Amino acid sequence: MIDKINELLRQVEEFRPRAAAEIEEFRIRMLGKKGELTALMEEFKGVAPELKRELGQRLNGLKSETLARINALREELQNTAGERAAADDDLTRPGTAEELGSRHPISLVRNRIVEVFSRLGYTVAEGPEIEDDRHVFTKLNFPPEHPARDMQDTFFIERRGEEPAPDDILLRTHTSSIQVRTMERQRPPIRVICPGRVFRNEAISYRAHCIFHQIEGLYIDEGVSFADMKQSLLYFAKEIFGEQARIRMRPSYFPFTEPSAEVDVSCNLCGGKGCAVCKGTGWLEIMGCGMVDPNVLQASGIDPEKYSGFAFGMGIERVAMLLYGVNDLRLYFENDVRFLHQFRSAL
Ligand code: 2U9
Repeated sequence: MIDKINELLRQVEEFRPRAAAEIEEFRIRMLGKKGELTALMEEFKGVAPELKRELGQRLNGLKSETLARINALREELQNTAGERAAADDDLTRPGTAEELGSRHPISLVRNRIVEVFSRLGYTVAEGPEIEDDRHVFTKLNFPPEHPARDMQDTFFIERRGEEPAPDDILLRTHTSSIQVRTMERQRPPIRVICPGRVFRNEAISYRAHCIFHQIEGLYIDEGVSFADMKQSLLYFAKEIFGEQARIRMRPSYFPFTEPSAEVDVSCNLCGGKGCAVCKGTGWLEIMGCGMVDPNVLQASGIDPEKYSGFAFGMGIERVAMLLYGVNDLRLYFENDVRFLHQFRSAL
């Protein structure tokens, strides 16, 4: 069915009519009672439930693309030379409609996540993409020999010497540097959500890219506990994936949090029973989190005896993949309008 949708999308794009009658013929062939799209809608009724979301979105995309193309072609034909001369004199004639663009799926997901955390009192903070080692590694408790500080993983712009140094200049590998800068200039209570682009020295494939988008959160105050973190992340999961969503935590390790955990959300395709998407486990990994390590608080002048906090981080592409069923990361960076227009009615 996907092949058929793609084939029809191609036909829509390549359709070049010479007369208005051809446009009407094309409209009937695509959207008429016995048209191609009507037949696909019929076929869609029998599609397996786990494929419905993705195929439904693609079908809707195809329909709006077809209608937009037909309208644009009609307009174009009306504006042919002879008619235009007459029309130019008619000041009451409606103007030519501009075709509207659509928001990028990464922006849609980022905005949704920001909105959820704003309801919990978080404000948005941003920071530079070109950073120093101090804010990306040193103040986040990364030891000098940590593999992330290697040329293999990080894009360096200026290095002071062979050994890692706090003044080295690099492209940030995570958005945690934004929270470090927030801690430097603001006293607790701190509640920030930090979206942004990050850079890692990775070969590009369907599941890895050297640029991607992260969103991280930080909450510091007196008496902030692991239970507070769990409750906030459960609220987030329910707001994004639906009221039925559950979360589980698995122990993990990050230099900047202790204890640390990976967070899974119950698979919304199979309801936790196990399917191809969750590889039979019923769970999907969505983010990492943990209690801010006392060394990290101390490094930015916050007293760990008085204050505690939690932090979390996730890849926006990963959340978008789970929400929209797009499983090739490269699509998010190519800006092909045939891909982007499928999100016209997403949010
Ligand atoms: C400060 C203190 C703690 C941010 C955190 C994670 C866990 C995490 C990854 C998820 C997938 C990044 O996109 S990903 O590769 N992130 O697991 N991030 S806690 O912790 C901080 C940040 C700043 C000052």
